[in-house]
Amino acid sequence: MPDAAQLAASIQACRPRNDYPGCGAAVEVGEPFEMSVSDRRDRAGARIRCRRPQRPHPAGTPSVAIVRGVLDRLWTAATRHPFLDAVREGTITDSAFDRWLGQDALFVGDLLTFQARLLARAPRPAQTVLAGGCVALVAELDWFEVQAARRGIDLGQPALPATLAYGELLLRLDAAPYEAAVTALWVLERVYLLAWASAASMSTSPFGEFVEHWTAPGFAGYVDALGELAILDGHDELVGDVLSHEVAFWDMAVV
Ligand code: HMH
Repeated sequence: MPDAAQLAASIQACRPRNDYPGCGAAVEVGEPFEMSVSDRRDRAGARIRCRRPQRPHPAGTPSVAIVRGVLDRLWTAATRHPFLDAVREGTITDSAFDRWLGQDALFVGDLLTFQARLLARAPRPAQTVLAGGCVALVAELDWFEVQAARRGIDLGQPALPATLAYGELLLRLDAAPYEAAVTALWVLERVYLLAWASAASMSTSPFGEFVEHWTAPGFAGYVDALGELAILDGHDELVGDVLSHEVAFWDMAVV
C-alpha cells in the first residue's frame, strides 16, 4: 500500500495549477492581460511561451476567452470522470476495469511507437527526457503483462473505437511539427497523472496499486519535465483534440 504521506505529496505535486494570472478560467472577457511573460504557466502547469508580446485588444479578447473556457471544461472532463470516481470508491467491476486495462495496454503500445519517432526528430536538449519516457513505456508494457497475467486478462483483444481513434491521432502527430507533437505528449501524460490523482483514496481500495503506480513521484517528475518542453501557445485546437480523446477513452470504460 502507498505510504499515506507519500501519496498525499505526489497528489499535491500534480494538482492543476490554476493560480497563474491570465490563464484559463482566470481570464475574463475584456480583462486586459499580458501574454509576453516567458515563465507564465497554463493552469495545468505547462510553460506558456509566446513568440511576440501581445497587447490587450481594446474590446477584450472574447474568442481567446471562449477557447480557454472550452479547454478548461475539457481539462476537467478528462481528469474528473465517473470511471475514476468508481475506481476511488471501489465500485467499478473487475470486468469493466480489466476491459479498460486491456485497451490502455494497446494505447501504450501505440504511444511507444509515437514517442520513439518523436525522439528520433527531437532537438538535442529534449532527448534525455524523451528517451527516458521511451524506456519508461517499455517498462510499462512489461508491467501490463504482469498485471494481465495476474488478473487473467487477454491482451490480444481487438482495439475498441476510442482506442483506434486515439491511435489515429498519434499517427497524425507523427506528421505534425515537433513542437506540436511534444505539446500533445505533455497534455496526454499530464491528464493521466491528474486523472489518477483524482482516483486516490485514503482508505483501502481494490485498485490502490494502480492509483499508486500512476501517481508515483517519478511519473509526476517526468510530466513536469515534459511541461518544460511543451509550448501551449498556438496549440489550442490540438490540446482540445487530445483532451477530447482522453474523455472518450474514459467514457469507453463505463459503457
Ligand atoms: C488513455 N492516456 C491514456 N492512457 C495512458 N496510459 C496515458 C495517457 C499515459 O501514458
